[in-house]
Amino acid sequence: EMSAQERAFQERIDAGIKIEPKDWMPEAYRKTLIRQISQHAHSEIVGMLPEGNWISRAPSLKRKAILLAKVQDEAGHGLYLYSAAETLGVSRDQLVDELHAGRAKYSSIFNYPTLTWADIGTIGWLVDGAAIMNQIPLCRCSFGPYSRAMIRVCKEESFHQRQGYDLLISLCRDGTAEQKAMAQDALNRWWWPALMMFGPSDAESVHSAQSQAWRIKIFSNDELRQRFVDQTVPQAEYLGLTIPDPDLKWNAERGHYDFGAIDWDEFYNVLKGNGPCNRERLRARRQAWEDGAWVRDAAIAHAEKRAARTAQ
Ligand code: FAQ
Repeated sequence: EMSAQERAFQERIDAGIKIEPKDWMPEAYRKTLIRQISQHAHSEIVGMLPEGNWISRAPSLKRKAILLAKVQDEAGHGLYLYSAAETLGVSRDQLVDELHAGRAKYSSIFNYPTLTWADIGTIGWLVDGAAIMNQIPLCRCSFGPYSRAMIRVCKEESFHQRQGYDLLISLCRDGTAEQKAMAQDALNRWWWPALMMFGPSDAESVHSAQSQAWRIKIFSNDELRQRFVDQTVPQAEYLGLTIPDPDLKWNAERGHYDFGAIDWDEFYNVLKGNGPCNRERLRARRQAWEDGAWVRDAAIAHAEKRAARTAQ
């Protein structure tokens, strides 16, 4: 049974009016947003690690400059998103603590290793491609600060996707047979984890119904996953690469590609912390936090001195 306040809130959402931080909101709405926005922020920050692994080994100055810019953008997205979460009454320190304690989730995709240079192109193409598919609708979500943050984030993600595809064009269309084989190997390893980024199937998605009613989600996990497959298959064809799914087939009746079954055991296993790089990723984040402690301490000491000076 909805209270009058809750009904009025739902009516605003249904009318497409944005909810702002100081507006009344149901506690569950606040909690859901803190959960999703903080997971999204953690994903951006942890997501710097797999690609950061290749900055010092980029094959040319141009590729290095592009990769540096991309990874820096991800840091920016993370900070932007932590700020959006803070408008809901949590602190960034709290959220970061949750991550470092292993209690907060971040996208499963960042628990896979980047083994070759082709992985960098493949991440841009598939991971950023999937991220855009999921985030363009979020520009229209009901919570003002999140929706506005997504506009800039999506513009940058589309550059990220483009640079990844451009890298793969170099390897697959202009490159040697060995380079093309390296790209195929990367696609074989990243394809299924990329499909898992959209989350569990609609039947298993616990939060979808409520989040759709609140317009935090506009499309379902399976709808976005299908769109991603439909968009990506022709791009693979242009590269001359084969998607590692024997069941992938155009279905003229549905007007979509049919695709094979996702290994949900693998997905849930990664969520439980048992993916190939989960431990390494958390260790790297904790280490970075500890290594940065002196900077935070110095900034606080400086701010306190300045405050004391102006108070005199
Ligand atoms: N990994 O009921 P649902 C990027 C969890 S893109 C880990 O369907 P919901 C850009 C889910 O949290 C990646 N956990 O949940 C980039 C929930 O667990 P909880 C980040 C997952 O929230 C590119 C449970 O499963 N993007 O970073 C995953 O309605 C390159 C049940 O699932 C976003 O976060 C998963 N893949 O839908 C950066 C976008 N999927 O919380 C660097 C915003 C599900 O109850 C390099 N988020 N879970 O413990 C969303 O749109 C939604 O949160 C979904 C999940 C669609 C991810």
